[in-house]
This record gives sequence, structure tokens and C-alpha cells, in this order.
Amino acid sequence: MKKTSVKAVAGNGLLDRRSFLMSGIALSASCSLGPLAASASKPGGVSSQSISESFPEWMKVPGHAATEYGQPSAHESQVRRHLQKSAPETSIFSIWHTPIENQRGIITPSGLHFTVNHNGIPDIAPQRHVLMIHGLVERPLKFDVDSLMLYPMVSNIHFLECAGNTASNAVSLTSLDQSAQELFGQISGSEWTGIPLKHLFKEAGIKASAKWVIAEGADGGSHSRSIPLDKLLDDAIIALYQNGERIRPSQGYPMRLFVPGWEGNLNIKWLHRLEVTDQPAYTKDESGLYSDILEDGKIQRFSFHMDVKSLITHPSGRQLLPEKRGFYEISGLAWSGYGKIKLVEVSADGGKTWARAHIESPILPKSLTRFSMPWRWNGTDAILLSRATDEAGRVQPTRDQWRAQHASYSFNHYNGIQAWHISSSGVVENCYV
Ligand SMILES: Nc1nc2c(c(=O)[nH]1)N[C@H]1C(S)=C(S)[C@@H](COP(=O)(O)O)O[C@H]1N2
Ligand SMILES: [Mo]
Repeated sequence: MKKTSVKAVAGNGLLDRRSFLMSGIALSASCSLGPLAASASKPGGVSSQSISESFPEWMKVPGHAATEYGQPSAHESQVRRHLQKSAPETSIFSIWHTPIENQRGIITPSGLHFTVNHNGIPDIAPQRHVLMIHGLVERPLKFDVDSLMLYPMVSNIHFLECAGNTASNAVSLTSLDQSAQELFGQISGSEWTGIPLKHLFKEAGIKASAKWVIAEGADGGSHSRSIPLDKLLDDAIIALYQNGERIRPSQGYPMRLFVPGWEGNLNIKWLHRLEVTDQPAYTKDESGLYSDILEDGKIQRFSFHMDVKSLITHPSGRQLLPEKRGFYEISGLAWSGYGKIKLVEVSADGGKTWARAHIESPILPKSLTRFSMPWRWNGTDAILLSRATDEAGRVQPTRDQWRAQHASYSFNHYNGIQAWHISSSGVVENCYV
């Protein structure tokens, strides 16, 4: 196979996808498959006797029985949530990060969904849990879990991201030697199923003066946020299921508010109260941690949307490229709280040249979206970047552009372009360009 048949689309080895798919399998087979696979690809080259002699032991005995609840392979036990260093395990305030670099596709397994708990995870008996809708309504309502389960439900795939995700890259003066999980682990994607809030609000009868809703959780600290009524009437749901099963305790069992595309903190878990009002409550949870400090020192209250952002997950921080000068599929995730992802560009030379990545379907609004780009690494230093644009026309800023808009110690809603440095030894490290 001639190497010249694969067309370059940008500097430092980024390749045209179509020409790579035409010739890429043969190219990568010749550089990475071992002798067994190579001979198996030639039928007739191996006798049936030598094939059966090479059977591993599990092909010669019956396997074990299935169990009532499935578990991942024991060989994948390193794929775990990671506790953010600043929050000790015993603390009631804890942040666990998703191993985002182990994920392919756009759905995070529920057991690996990131989780942020300001007051621990309450043990809620579903029979005793109540959801109230009150305030500026004609008919205050009280629901138990069983009565909510009777309502028609919708299912949608959406990301959930903490406003503090990637905070360390916003504030740190020198780039940290961290994995994608450590830097970016407060983002996950799931299918969320539940009741559109507009149906419940219609039943309650919202009064004309209503503008805001105070949503409160049933955790010990009464985590609460003020949310504009319009958003809740638009696409918010009371989520009862995640990825086909009832929401897990760390995600808000028995129910949570789900506000697509808006900052994680508003997605109140263990939801027990929605108070319809004409003004925000300025709760402790919105006035303290979750306000943005701008470059002139002013505080921006209520930055609801999660902005357009992307990340190359393969390869990413602390990984080692196994093949020097090999063919790689660069793969990553892009998302925007404003809608669908329209464009992802990738650079392998630190931003000198860019090429359009392939965006994999499904391309859903306010959802993780997978992109990919074939790359031939020439074995020397490279800097990989990805830059996402959404359908609202928002473009991911550089780190410097983002920092110019914010105070030096501001860290929420950081969405600067992520750079991974590949050294000639194949080590991948976080870097700032
Ligand atoms: N009741 C309650 N809701 C909460 C929180 C909380 O501590 N208590 N944490 C918030 C924060 S900061 C985030 S980022 C998301 C995280 O949701 P997850 O734990 O399901 O990933 O939940 C939000 N909802
Ligand atoms: Mo958060």
C-alpha cells in the first residue's frame, strides 16, 4: 500500500478521512498487528490443527453463570471515578470525576457519572418523598413518587457539566500534569427520562406575575437555586430515570430537576420543592460559589448556559502513544448549552493549521457529540487542539481570550481550547499555548 494515497488536510499529519478509510486499515495492519492476526488474515496459511492448539483455556471449558445485576469486566477495574484532591473522601462536600478518557460514544455509564454533593447524599425513602409546587400558582400541588410515575414522560440525551469543570486550567499559572479525568471529569452524558415541567405547571396554574422558580433539594443543606420560569416551561423535566434505570442516589434519587444545557448546579437533586415567585431568592448556593468574577472585578450573577466546549479524549493527558510514528484516530467530545455542535476543527501543530473533524451522529442539541480525525504521527513533538463551534455561532475561545474576560482568580464556566502536548517519547501532557 502506497503511503501517498492518504491525503493530508492540515499540518503535522492530519489526514483526509475518506482517503484514510480507503487505505487506512491495510496501513495500520502492517504496522501494528502481530504475527497471529497477520496469518489469520490469510486463509489457508494456518492449519485447523494449529488453530485449535492455540485456543485459550476459556474456549475449552464452560463459562460461569450470569448474575442478577451485571458488573463490568474485572479487567476494567481501573476505570473508576476519581475523587478531586481538594475534597477529602469523608467530607460531606465531595466531587467525584468521570473517567472521560475511557468513554467512547456519548453516554457515560451511570455508575461513572461525575457527582458533586454539597451536603452528602441523603438516604431517601421514596414512599415518604414529596414534591411541592407552590407560590404564585392557582392551585398548590403535592405529588408523591407513585403519582408522578403515572404522567407521560419524555427521554432525551443531554450532557451535564459543573460550572467548575476544568477550573484548574482557568487559574493555574503553569500547566498541570493531569489526565483528562482530573482536568475535565465534571462532565457526563446520559439519557434522562421524566416529566416535562410545563405539564405540572399548567396543572398548578401559574399566575401572571410569576417570573422565577426557587428549586430546593431534600438534602440536609437544602441546596437551592433561582431559575427563570421561561426555561422551566421550555425544556426542563422532573427526571426519574437515567440511562433506562431509576436515577441513582448520587444523581438525585428519587427525582431531580433537569435543566438541559444549563450549569450543573441548577439541576437540583432530591428535588422536593418548586416555589413560583416574581424574583430570584439569591440563595447561598447562587450568591457564593456560583457567580463569575469578571476582569473588572464585577460579579456576574446567573450565568446559566454552559458555553461551547470540546476536548480530545484520545489521546489525552498522561497517556502514552504506543506506536512511534503510527496511525491514530484522534477522537473527542464537543458540547454546547446553546444547541447542537456545528463544527469541530482539530490542529496537530499547536494552532498553525486546522482541519475540519468528522462529527459522528447522533448530533443532538445540548448533548455530548463525538468527533474524530485520522492522524499520522511522525514521532516528533506535536500539540493537539480542538475547537468547537455551535449552531448559535459561538466559537470556543483560546485560553488567553477567556482569561482576558475574567479576573485572574475566576474559574467558573471556563471553556478555553484544550492543548495536549505529545513528546517524542509519546507521552501526552496538558499544556498551555
Ligand atoms: N440537592 C442538591 N442538588 C445538587 C447539588 C447538591 O449538592 N445538592 N449539587 C449540584 C452541582 S454543583 C452539580 S454540578 C450537579 C451534579 O450532578 P450529579 O452529581 O448528578 O453529577 O448537581 C447539582 N445539584
Ligand atoms: Mo457544580
